[in-house]
Amino acid sequence: MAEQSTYVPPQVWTPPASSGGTFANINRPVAGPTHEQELPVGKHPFQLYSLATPNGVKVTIMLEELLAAGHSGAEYDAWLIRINEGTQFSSGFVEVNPNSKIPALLDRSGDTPVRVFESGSILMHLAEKFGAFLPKEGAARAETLNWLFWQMGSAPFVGGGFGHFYAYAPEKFQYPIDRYAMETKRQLDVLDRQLAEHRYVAGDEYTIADMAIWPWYGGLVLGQLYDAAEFLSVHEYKHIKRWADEIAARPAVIRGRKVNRSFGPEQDQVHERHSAADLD
Ligand SMILES: N[C@@H](CCC(=O)N[C@@H](CS)C(=O)NCC(=O)O)C(=O)O
Repeated sequence: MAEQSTYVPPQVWTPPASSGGTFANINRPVAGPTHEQELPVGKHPFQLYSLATPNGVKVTIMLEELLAAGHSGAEYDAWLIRINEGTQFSSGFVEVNPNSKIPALLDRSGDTPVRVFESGSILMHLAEKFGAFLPKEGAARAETLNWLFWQMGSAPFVGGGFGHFYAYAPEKFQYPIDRYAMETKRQLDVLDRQLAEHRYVAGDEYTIADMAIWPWYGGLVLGQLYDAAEFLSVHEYKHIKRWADEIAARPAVIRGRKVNRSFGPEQDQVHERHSAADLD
């Protein structure tokens, strides 16, 4: 059985001086900007403010896929947001995303700039704008959106739940690790069963659902997230592995993963992207 906690919640919660663990220094119980600082703006129609976390790479993969498919209107400037330094709380960032989380996109392709935040919303916005990677109607469109929203609703249990308590919390607590490992494995099984019957997540076509799901669940199965492949026995998910390997080999995915990366092997880090040549 899990160890017993000695913590008794007080009548009214107040924030601790520090909760410990990775990212504790950027946690606040309030929203809004902490300081005045404008965001930089480049010359391309799309301005992306991001970092190459699983949520961030969804968008750089999409932009690179659009460019690879010949949509030259998808040219973008990608600016690095260092979330551990609090850039997401600058006044400029909060104007683009009041939720202070990467990725955030400014679409300057029309007369008036349009802000787009939440990675799922960004993927849909780009897919609809270019008529790509999202079937136009009917069952195929519904199925793509089913899986896109499945990812958006499910992955917080993997990242904020399992990943947080397994990799980032100041101590290893059995109760939350058991709870979120259970849910993470259940979700992996949901996906494995779907991929047993379909080449891509939503069917025969590669879509924004694959782009949203691959960085999280592909990342887990390829051993790229939380160093948890053995702990979660990811070898059990052979259909996810087959799919994850196929997506990982796509040239646009290889390019997109490098954009706004400020960690990992040096040769894979492209802090800012302003032209295709930055990735060549
Ligand atoms: N649901 C959001 C989640 C975004 C998110 O959690 N971003 C994290 C990095 S992966 C972040 O910016 N964290 C900074 C913070 O919490 O202050 C999305 O998909 O866009």
